Amino acid sequence: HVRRAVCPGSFDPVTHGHLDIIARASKLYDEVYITVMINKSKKGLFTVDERIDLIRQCTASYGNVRVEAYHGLLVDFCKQRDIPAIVKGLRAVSDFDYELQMAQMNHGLSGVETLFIPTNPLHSFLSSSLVKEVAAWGGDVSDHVPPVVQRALADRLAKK
Ligand code: COD
Repeated sequence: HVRRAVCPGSFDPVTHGHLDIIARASKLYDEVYITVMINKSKKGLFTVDERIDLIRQCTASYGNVRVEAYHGLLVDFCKQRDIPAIVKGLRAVSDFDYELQMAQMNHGLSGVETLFIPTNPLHSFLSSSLVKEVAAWGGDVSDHVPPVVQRALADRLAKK
């Protein structure tokens, strides 16, 4: 029996915070799906294909991680792939309120469970939006994202 889990998100772009959770999930499960959820109302800095490409480059060393895009409800993705568990990182109590609502909604919709992994305290203040803001003003984000992401940010922001 193959144990599968999904780590969903926007990943615009992927950070060391996401990658820490992905690395830990990949040790707990046989197969981990990283799913870039497409949200038409939220225009990203990176296209969905660019985000997937960056995540693939950063997770290439894990043999059991797959990266995909999905447009729709996360629970439908889980049903289609026979995935019983969603793995999320929790940064602080501020994340908890919304994460609990989503976990309860998703469980009610389909019975899929959500498991929370506490963030490494090194990344507890880290978010894609803060990384974009710091990078946009020329700040140093090298502690927060891998070098490929840092280059992609510099490229994209230089063109703006
Ligand atoms: N440390 C640890 N974990 C982190 C960090 C960090 N610094 N930053 C982010 N994470 C983890 C969190 O678990 C977070 O949930 C996940 O990574 C993704 O983060 P983001 O910011 O890329 O993604 P979000 O918060 O925009 O993702 C929200 C979803 C896309 C998961 C959600 O909106 C969703 O499931 N949408 C699909 C539609 C759906 O099913 N909606 C109904 C939900 S009830």
